[in-house]
Amino acid sequence: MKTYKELQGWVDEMAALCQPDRIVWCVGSDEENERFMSELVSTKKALKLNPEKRPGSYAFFSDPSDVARVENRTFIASQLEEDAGPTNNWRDPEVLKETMTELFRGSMKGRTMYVIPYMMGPFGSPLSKIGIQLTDSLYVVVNMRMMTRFGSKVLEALKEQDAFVPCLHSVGYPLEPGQEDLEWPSTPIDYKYIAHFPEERLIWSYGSGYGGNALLGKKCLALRIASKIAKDEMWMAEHMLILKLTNPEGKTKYILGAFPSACGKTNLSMLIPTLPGWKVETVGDDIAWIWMKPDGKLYAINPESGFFGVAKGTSYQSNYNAMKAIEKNTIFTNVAITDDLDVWWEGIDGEVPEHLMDWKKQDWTKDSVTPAAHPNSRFTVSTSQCPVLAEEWDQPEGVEISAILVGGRRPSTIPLVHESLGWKHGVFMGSMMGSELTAATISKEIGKVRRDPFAMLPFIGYHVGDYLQHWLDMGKKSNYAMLPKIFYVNWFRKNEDGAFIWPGFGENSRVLKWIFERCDESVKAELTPIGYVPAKGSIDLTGLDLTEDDMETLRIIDTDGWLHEVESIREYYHTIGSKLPVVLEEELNKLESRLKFFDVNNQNTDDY
Ligand code: OXD
Ligand code: MN
Repeated sequence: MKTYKELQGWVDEMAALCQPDRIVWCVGSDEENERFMSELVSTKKALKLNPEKRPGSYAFFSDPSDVARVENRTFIASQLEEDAGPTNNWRDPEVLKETMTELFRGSMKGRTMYVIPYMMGPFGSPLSKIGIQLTDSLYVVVNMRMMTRFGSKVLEALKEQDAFVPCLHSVGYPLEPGQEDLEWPSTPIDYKYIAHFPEERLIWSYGSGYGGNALLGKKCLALRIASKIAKDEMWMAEHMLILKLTNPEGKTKYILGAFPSACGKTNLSMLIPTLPGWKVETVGDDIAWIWMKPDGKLYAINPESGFFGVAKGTSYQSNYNAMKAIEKNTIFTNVAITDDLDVWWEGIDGEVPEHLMDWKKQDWTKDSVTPAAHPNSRFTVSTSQCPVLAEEWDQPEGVEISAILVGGRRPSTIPLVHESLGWKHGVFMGSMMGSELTAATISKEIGKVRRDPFAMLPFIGYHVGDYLQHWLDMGKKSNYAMLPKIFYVNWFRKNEDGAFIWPGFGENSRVLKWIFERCDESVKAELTPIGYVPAKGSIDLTGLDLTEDDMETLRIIDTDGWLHEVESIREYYHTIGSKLPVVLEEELNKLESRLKFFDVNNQNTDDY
């Protein structure tokens, strides 16, 4: 962290290193944004979309080598290697700084350095953090304007708060006098560095312009750096959606959901319930910062102020509210473009057009064998455009959390929903969650589960064992009864024919209803070796075309499958090493013995 007084000196020092032609401090006005957008269009870096179809919206096309987060070029540079742990790429901070200093030297020649003051979290929140990002990418500037609280008002807040996370970013493509720029400048993969210095609270990112690597407020600050700050300060920075659920009587609860990337967090956070009278509203779709008030209860804020969502597969059918949100004032990246200058991607509603410009700006027809939009094509839109944004989404103290959901894509073994026996068992569930690998290209691994603790595998800024201990410590700090209940959900169970058994999407509201009512203990559950599953008939299936057999498959415990699961978790736990919390090993052993010797009438759950 640096102080307000150190700001100018740091900007000067970084400018002396990167040698931009000019420095622009972003103020955050609409007029400024229009100027930036016009410049992006006139320099051919952005395409203005048809204002009749997509008012105020633009499309960008990245270099084909710069389309996603680069986990193998993402580094945690803690003083000690053991503090980064087995899930991170560690580098010695001094050595990494030396390497990157040479890369940054002169990297902004011929370009402008933009100074972006931004805030993660609502103004006035005890959790909010200020970052100052220096960048030579105007794409980054216009995206950060939507994703964060941005501009002069943040500098004002900095005078009070007096601490900011310095963030330096360059696409790594300096321009010699007269040299023409690329549409999407970046560097080859081996020169990309997404570097975090967790002890110093510092971020340096070089060589990529893609969202997760370049919009430094999101994954870099709000997850990797914030997770370390949160551990030091006894709060939590998590890869979670936050939703508000209201029942037909008007009673509300707030629910967190940790699901790995591409498991439908954005969809769930904006879901339209099929159950009459129930309502879901959005507080956040990707990140939650969670703190404990003196009452021992957990409260969460969404540190972001925009959605950076996956476009591919989004439709009025799969996510009506997201489609409404992106009808205007939206930035699209790597989508396809229709002949009348609107956006298109695989999975969007309507007929497939005869002709498109694909994300590589090539002609595309129905006979083309390559996808028109990149699978990781994105939309960036301000939260304010979400039609179901909860009015309290911006509340400085956050919303009180009643339940935490964890889960991934598991075609077998894991039931539709099960509730933990208590906090420690819930942390165990979060520690072993993950998705089964199915991609044909990694055939060796098919059927293997990629464990992704609390969906934080690529985002924990320190040792995964210490991270899991932190979850346990947060629980110990409270009275267990005050803490949210933890549930493992799995929408992705398949039958023998490989088809999904549960219909998903809006029908997930049936599971949300059961969870809501479990929080009030007003619906029945059945105690099993793995925790509480819905009692027979306790999930509201009114109007749903699901056979009783299918529901039983989703509900009952596959003991052999679970014993196999225990072995697989044990193997995974070995990879965490000696920092694995003993409590979790005990939980695993207890699960194994419950699976072998379960007696519902003689089950001691007092320990939880
Ligand atoms: C992710 C994202 O990769 O949110 O998780 O972009
Ligand atoms: Mn995410």
